[in-house]
Order: sequence, then structure tokens, then C-alpha cells
Amino acid sequence: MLIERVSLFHLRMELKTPFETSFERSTHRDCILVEVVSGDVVGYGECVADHNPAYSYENYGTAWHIMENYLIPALWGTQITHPAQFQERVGWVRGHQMAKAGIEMALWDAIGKGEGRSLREMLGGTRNKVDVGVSIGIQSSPQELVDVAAGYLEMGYRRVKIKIKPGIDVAETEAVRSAYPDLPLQVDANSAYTLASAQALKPLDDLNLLLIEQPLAEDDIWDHHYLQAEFKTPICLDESIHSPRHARQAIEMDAARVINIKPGRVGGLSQALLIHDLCQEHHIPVWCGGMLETGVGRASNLAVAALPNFTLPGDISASERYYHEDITNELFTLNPDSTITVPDQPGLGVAIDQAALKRVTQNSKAYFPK
Ligand code: OSB
Ligand code: MG
Repeated sequence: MLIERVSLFHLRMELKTPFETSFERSTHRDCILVEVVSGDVVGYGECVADHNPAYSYENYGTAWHIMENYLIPALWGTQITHPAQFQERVGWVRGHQMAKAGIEMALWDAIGKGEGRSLREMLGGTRNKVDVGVSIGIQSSPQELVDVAAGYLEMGYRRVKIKIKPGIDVAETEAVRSAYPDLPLQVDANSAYTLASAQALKPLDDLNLLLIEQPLAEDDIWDHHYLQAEFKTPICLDESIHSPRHARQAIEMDAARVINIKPGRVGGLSQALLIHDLCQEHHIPVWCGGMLETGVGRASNLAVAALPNFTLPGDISASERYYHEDITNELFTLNPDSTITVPDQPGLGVAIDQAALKRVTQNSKAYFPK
């Protein structure tokens, strides 16, 4: 297909409840919605770069800049029949994975709609519903955390992840574990520890956790290797993995025995697919992380999580957990078995609620071939 127009929308979405990680307490989330148009086909993608460069160096401002000046121009004047062609054309752009991923997702959606194929089918997903869990932010006390977890278990979630940081870690995890001895449970530090301060996490090793996510710095795969050698619990990398190459090196170093795949963080669904395949070859389980996506990114996450080596539950909760109003007509709900059904309509399988989109749009701009 020939792309005739691309529009970017900077969205600001108010969270129903603040979400606190080791790096910040968020009351809202920003992202960029990408719209690509070819004839009567319109595709959407979500760029997950948030308001500040805390989770990653990218934010919506850098992503907009890179898309406007370098990625969108690569779409003009050429037939695109597969998103991999876009990756080839922008391979020279260093980094900016979230910017690339947002555009790539819109191409997958448009091409899928054009061909009448769902994203799950295009990617090779084998399940029509995927196991999901909930990611719980830092709470004011261990008891408060147990109460919040109880609420989610009541709703039907069967896997819980809790955010930790130095000083808010062992007592909190122990409290949830003693309240729910058999609950599939994992923790996420978002890079808050050093090799030295991570020694405080030693008691977690006896709590039968599924994994310990990203304890050390984003740019430090090697020190995770030292930590993994000291823990029997699998170390899982999130922030550190930006490419299939990083994934391969982390596996070779034994720096991670599980990998969290977020298509946005690795440069797009095509790259997520490569990491999935590589991990499968090496018997490294993967699961789909979340970036508090709108219905657009959520649909994409569900499709990717349908691939066979996504054997751990994803951070893909029901739509109602996140925002008062989402931007898609479709809202994803939790099935009683702690799964969410993967969309089966062409492309992402969601339609934009244009009125809702308008209400959350801070800024938008359309781009045309030069
Ligand atoms: O580290 O997994 C993370 C949200 C924003 C940034 C980083 C992370 C998260 C989550 C939320 O844990 C998962 C979700 O989307 O529900
Ligand atoms: Mg994480």
C-alpha cells in the first residue's frame, strides 16, 4: 500500500487511580496515537513514550520529533506490503524504539485491514485468549498492599505483580505471600537497586516468586548476571532489553532467565517477534509487559501475547482498570479464568471512538508526501 497521510495525536489520559513505581507516582499517562491512511484503509498505532524520560530516555516530545523528521518521511512514495520494510528503511536511526514501534504498529493495523487478517494471525499467535495478571503500584503500607491485591483477586486476576523499591520491598512482598501462599506472584523494581543494595532482596528468594523484574540499571545487563548467580528465583529483564541482540546477549550471559517483551521498548512488533523466537529457541519463557496502554496498544499486546512462547501471564489488565474513558469502542474485559480474549477482527481489531479521542487530544498534526 501507498501511504497518503500520517497524523499524530498527543494524548493525555487521566488514570483512575495513581500508579506508583520506584521512579515516580503517575496520575496520568501521555502517549502518541499514530494514524496512517492509504485509500480507504486507516491504521492506528500507539507510541508508548510517556510524559518524562524516567522509564526510558524517550518521551512523547522526543518520539514526536523523531517521527516527524525521520520516520514519517521514510513512508512516502514507496509501496509497503510488510512492516519489516519500514524497519529496513529506518534501520539507520539509532534507538528511539518507541517512536519506531508506534509507526510500525499503525502499519500492521493498516496492512491487516487491507488484507482482512487479524494481527494475531499475521504474527502467528496460536491462542484466542491469553493469561493475564495485574501490576500493582507501590502502596502506603504492607496491609494496604494486601487489601489492594485482595480487591484484584476478587475481580478474578490470578497473577499479581507488585512494584518495589529500596525500603519498600521485603515486608511488602512477605505480607502478600503470607496472605496468599499459592498466588503466582512477582516483583518489579524498575532499576531501583545496585548490586550492593540488591543484597537486601535476598529474603525474596525464599518466597516462591515467579521472577524478580529489572532490579538493576537499564544499561547494565552484566551486573544482572552477577545477581542471577546469587538468586534461585529467575531474574527477568524489562528496561535492559531494547533489541533482539540485547536479548541474545542477556541469555548468553545468564543475566535473565525470563524476558519481558514490550513491543514499544524493542522497536516494534517485528522486533518483539524476533525476540520471542530467539527466547523460544533458548527455552527462555517470555511474557508481555504493559505501558498502561489505551485500547489500541492493549489490542496489540493481546495479539503478541498469543504467540506460543508467551508462557507467563502478561501485564495486560482489563480496560476498566486504567482510564475513565478509553479511546477505542471496544473495551477489554477479564474472563473468569483470568484471561482476556484476543481480538479477531482485521488488523488490531479495534475502532477509535473519535469523540473520546478528541477529548484527550492535546495536540495533533497531519503530514503529507513531500
Ligand atoms: O515496568 O512494567 C513496567 C507501567 C509503566 C511503565 C513501566 C511498567 C509499567 C507497568 C504497568 O508495570 C503494566 C500495565 O500496563 O498494566
Ligand atoms: Mg517492568
